[in-house]
Amino acid sequence: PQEKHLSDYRPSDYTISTIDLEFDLFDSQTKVKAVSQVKRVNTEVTPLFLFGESLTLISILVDGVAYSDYQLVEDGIVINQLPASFTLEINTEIDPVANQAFEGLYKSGDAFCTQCEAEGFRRITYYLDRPDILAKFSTKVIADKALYPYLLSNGNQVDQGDLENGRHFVSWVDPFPKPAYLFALVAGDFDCLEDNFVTKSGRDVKLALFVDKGNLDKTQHAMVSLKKSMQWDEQRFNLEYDLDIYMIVAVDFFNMGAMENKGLNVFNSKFVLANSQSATDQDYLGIEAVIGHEYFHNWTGNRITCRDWFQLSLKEGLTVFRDQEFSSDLGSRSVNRIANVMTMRDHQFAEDAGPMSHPIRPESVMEMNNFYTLTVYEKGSEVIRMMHTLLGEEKFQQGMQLYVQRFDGQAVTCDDFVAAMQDASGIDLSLFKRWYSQSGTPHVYVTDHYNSSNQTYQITFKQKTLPTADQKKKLPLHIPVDIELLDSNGNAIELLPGKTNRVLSLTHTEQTFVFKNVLTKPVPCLFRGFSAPVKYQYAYSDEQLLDIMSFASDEFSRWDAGQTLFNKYLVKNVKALQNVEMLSLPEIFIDGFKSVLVSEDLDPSLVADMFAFTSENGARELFDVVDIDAIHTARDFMLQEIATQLHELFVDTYLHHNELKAYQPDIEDIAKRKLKNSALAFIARVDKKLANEYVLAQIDACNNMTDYLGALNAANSGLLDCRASVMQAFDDKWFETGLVMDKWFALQASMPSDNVLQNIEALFNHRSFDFSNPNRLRSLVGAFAQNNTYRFHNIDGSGYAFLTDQLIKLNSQNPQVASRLITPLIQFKRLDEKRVELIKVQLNRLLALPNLAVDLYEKVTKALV
Ligand code: BAL
Ligand code: ZN
Repeated sequence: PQEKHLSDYRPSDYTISTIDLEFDLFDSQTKVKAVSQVKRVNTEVTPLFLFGESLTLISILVDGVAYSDYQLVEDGIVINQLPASFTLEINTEIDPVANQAFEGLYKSGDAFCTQCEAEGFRRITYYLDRPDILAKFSTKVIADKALYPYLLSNGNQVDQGDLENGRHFVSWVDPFPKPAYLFALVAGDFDCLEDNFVTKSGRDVKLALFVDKGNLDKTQHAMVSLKKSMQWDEQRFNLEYDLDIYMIVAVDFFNMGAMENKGLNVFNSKFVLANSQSATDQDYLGIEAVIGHEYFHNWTGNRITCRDWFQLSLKEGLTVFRDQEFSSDLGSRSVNRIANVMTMRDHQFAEDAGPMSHPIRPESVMEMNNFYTLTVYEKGSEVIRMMHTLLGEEKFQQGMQLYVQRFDGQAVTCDDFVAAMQDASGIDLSLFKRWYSQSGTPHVYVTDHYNSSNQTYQITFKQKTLPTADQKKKLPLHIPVDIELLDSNGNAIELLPGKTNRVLSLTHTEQTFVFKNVLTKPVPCLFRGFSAPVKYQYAYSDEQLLDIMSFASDEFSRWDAGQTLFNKYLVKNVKALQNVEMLSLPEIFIDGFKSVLVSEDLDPSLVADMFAFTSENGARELFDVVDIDAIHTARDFMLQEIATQLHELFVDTYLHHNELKAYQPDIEDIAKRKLKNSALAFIARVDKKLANEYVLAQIDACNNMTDYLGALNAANSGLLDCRASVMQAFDDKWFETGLVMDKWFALQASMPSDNVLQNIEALFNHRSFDFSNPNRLRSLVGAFAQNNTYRFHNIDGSGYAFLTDQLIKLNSQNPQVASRLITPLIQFKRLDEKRVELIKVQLNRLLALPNLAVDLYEKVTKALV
């Protein structure tokens, strides 16, 4: 397999202005007719290469006449001696049922559906399947009327009618030119929830949500979320919807979360279906975020798309930023920020330091599906957020308006986006642009000095980005440092007229900033709100961290100080273990967290987050050499110590928030449930008998899935006596609902027990498990490998062998999902020698496969370098 390079980008020799598609749908022999208007750009006659994969070619016609001057090649077709402008008709046949990769046209249960991003359209017909070819699509769908009463595609419906043999057709026209990756088709029998939204200019938009029969009672929240998204994008970004209809279809077999196809989103049912009985608070929030995300793509992705796939972050980083802002405006900003930062620290930092390290705009790619990453998405969003921090909301929005004005209807680059931001704001972003081309997580080392004689405080930042697998040489970046200084009474010092914070621009390897008229030595709150995706170090004393936890005006900083304090003792205790010394946790630590737990003015959700201490994954980032066993033991010791010393307060907290009322997924109630269930898990570490009682009573009384699962989680993580019986009862109640069973499978996979792997293997035969369903795989196999860190990395190598066995099975069936699941197996460089060797054995097993998919090949070969 070959790598493709950003530097090799060339505009296409041909353009396509329109494509008229006709699908005659059959399970294994679907016929596709594609009629395109094609123009050569240059005067010189060059062959036309069209991508194609897993297609059976039936015929080619040029200007209505059968054409034979072509060659089929491995990845497509080369058509020779074409005129400067012509009508191209291509007839192909495809097999949707055999398509288990879920790219192109496939069957999800009884419905036909498509997934074309990134390069799935070439599995439907031969085409210039690249994002800079924008064409107007029309689509006629023909299928059996009884089996497939709904025939959907992009744009507006223009025609429909009955045909012979019980078949019927529906025709759609999408007036907006689009790249092929935004094409969609769905055919099936659904329940449909309809609604409407009147845009600010008065356009009445029909909204339709299609779900499997019987699921209508789980569609309300998704519809409400869609309407909130449409309104929010008008209010905050001045962006309005542009078609007469917006459709969402929920399907059970889907590789990703959802897909923003123009006017016809296809969703993983996980991000649509919810009611109080089947979905947790986190599901409700996730649905709102993903519905928002796909809707926001209508402008940032669809109206303005990517010139080439290296620019993926142009639409994804920006749209993640937009969905994060949406969630923050509607809910709690600090709680959302904490969740996003946890993702960065627990997973993105590891990606940035691992064998697949790449900048948010990658420079070389073997398999594009491998670059739908935390780096492109989440770090990409952090890069947009830094621009927002540097420009401020007003100038940022001016930049957005200019971006839309300049590039609407075009396929553009990340440079184009930054140029619009720079031109609209007048702020120089030339150095800032390095964030697009440089990979790796910068380290920022901070020191300070207070001079009491002239009352000046100086603070020095040194930045360093270590070489990464993809890039040896690193340059200084433009890093915004949002800072606040607390005086000796815990008050924030005024740093600018009327403001207690300031954003410092760190642009050199080393830089010192001086603050005058500082009356006493201050405590610096650094990187407020995680103002840059960096790791930073400052030699905080415990007392300083406790000051920040109590007094910082930014709730994120308070949480972050708690994390830093926890990490400080985690590192100490890991070292103690390695030196065969006693483990310890000082009183000041416990007292600090005690005051969090008893505080009456903190949002309960924030309190719960304060007790969501650095995960074992996140903890790995604290060490140059990762000692899996010591991290696990030290962390567990600390959690046990916290649970023991604060036990009575956890009981009080639990009882205080354990109120029974009608279920509402609003932020106040969500916060209370979160804290209550967090307290329950701590109680389960200490008083098993009491926890057992609470769990059984909670399950008995609860009227919602959050509390049900909270109880189950405590039983599972605390290995309570009731564990087996409550797990069985849940299984008996929900075994027919795969989405709900995913929560149960994930609990099974995260069980802190030495026989967890045997259990998981047995669960492959469970009545609710289906190896071909990506959600089930992620819940069982993914949750084990990703979240049950200690047991996945069992020194006997069984976790590694197990994951590899599954990847081998998946390799030929669904390589995209396989390639996502392999992540914990390739991020091994800082592990101990024995584990590294065990992992290499497994990676070599994969490499020896005669048919190893390019998705896995790219990752395995990079990991083994
Ligand atoms: N474009 C793929 C799915 C998403 O990011 O919305
Ligand atoms: Zn997206």
